[in-house]
Amino acid sequence: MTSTAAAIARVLADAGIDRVFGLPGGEVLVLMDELRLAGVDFVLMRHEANAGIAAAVYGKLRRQPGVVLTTLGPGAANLMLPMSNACLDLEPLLAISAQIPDDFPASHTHQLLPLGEIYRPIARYVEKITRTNVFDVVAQALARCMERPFGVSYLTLSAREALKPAANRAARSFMPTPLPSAGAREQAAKLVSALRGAKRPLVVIGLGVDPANAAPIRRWLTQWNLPVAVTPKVKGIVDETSANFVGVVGGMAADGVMCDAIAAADLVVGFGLDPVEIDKTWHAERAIHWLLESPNACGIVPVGATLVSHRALLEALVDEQPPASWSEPFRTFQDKRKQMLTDRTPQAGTMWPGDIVEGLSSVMPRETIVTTDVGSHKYLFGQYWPSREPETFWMSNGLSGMAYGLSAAIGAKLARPESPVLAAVGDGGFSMNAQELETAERVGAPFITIVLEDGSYSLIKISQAGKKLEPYRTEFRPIDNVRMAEACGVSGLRTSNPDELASAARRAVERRQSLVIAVPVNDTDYPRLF
Ligand SMILES: Cc1ncc(C[n+]2csc(CCOP(=O)(O)OP(=O)(O)O)c2C)c(N)n1
Repeated sequence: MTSTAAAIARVLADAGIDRVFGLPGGEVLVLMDELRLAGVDFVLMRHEANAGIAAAVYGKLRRQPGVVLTTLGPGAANLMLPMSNACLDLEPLLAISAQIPDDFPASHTHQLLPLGEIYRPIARYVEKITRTNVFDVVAQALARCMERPFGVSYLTLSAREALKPAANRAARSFMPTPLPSAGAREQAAKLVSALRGAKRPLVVIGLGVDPANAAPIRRWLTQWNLPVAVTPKVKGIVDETSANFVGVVGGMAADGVMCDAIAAADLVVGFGLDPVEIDKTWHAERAIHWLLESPNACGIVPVGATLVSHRALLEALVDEQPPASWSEPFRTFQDKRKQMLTDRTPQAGTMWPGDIVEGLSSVMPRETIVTTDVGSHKYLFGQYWPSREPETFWMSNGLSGMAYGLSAAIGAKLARPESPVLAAVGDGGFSMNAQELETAERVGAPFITIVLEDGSYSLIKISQAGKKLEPYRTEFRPIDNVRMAEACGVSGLRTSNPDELASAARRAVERRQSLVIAVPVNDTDYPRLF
């Protein structure tokens, strides 16, 4: 007899899922054990929200859904952050939690929550697993996560149902809907004609591109010498050290310069551009030549966009001659963007934020995966970290939820054990989930954490000042983050010297060790970069 729990484990293992992230309760122990028997590792984390974020990053890097498993009630409630994140940051996540059995007496309300109703608005597929539907439902939940744009499925399972014999395996298999390939030649011709008349075109690449298309995208942009900008979550889709790279759009540092560059463009080509990453409204106010292969976040297809496979479109474009030549039409914007990073005033005891990025990027290998948390440091790294390879930069930008960086680093390191991983976090965000450093050590996922210490929720403090409000309750006392790291079994050091920062990072990469480097920064420096 195959139990319902064993059937779930079998479907996941057959789909190539080798790790499930989570934090257990008594109601999921049987399923956890079946996962173990099926060869699916359970990555035990210290908060369900962190587990969900790590799972989603792990899954996206492995081109499959990440899976997170929690108990019912409080464990299930803690899934709101990662599910919201996966929904708006387009990461494939299957969340499974326990639930109260349907045949419990109606008076039993302990830990009872309307879980399906709670998560239905953000999950595209919500089901209760039963002994009769288990094979279909789990396979379908996995497939729906991978439908573009990627998203969230949510399943519940009661401890009683888990033990019941599963009904026979259904023969049906579920595949994500294929991308539309018709119309590529017409779209290519339209683009060529629009570009022919453009003096200052700008291709803006966004979250709707598949990183597997990085090579043909690079070939096309290089052959035609087209100026290109990206949104933060696709950093690395083009080499950001190349001459035609204009910068990062979507509310990062130097956003004024980038908004001016957008305004100065006479043709904006939105290649997979998804406004879910943009905190301003220019995407709706100016004409954009959309090139999308799937709907944007929340299923939105902008007016005027016709969906067409990017691969087919790029194949059609390669056959075309460059319709014009453009000689660095954004040079002044590119120079200004660069200059802002180096325009420092030294302050004793702290490091200029630009020196952190420059020092680290000079020593970290090009395949390094960088994750950030949310705050001023995200704006800094989002704009200025020179990403060179696809899928090497991870941040929460659709949701923009704090507590992402450290958990994402764990998921990334487990998915890509050979790549060095660097998490850049603020001291506020670090205090939300620093305990996951112990997880990272325990599960063999060493990475470097840079904690930018400014004693404040600086992005919010800066916003307060911008609104001419008093600095009220946006500062906190220091926590000794070096000792915090050491308490979790990870070495730590504090430095305000860029050379020491770079050599410590280099050593940690060489030794494949975890390291926390606390870097004092001055929160009054950030506004000069914004
Ligand atoms: C979960 C969550 N809570 C609150 C916010 C609002 N918020 C955005 S940035 C920020 C400050 C982050 O402070 P810190 O981690 O120290 O980074 P810094 O801005 O100082 O670089 C806050 C509170 C958020 N984005 N996510």
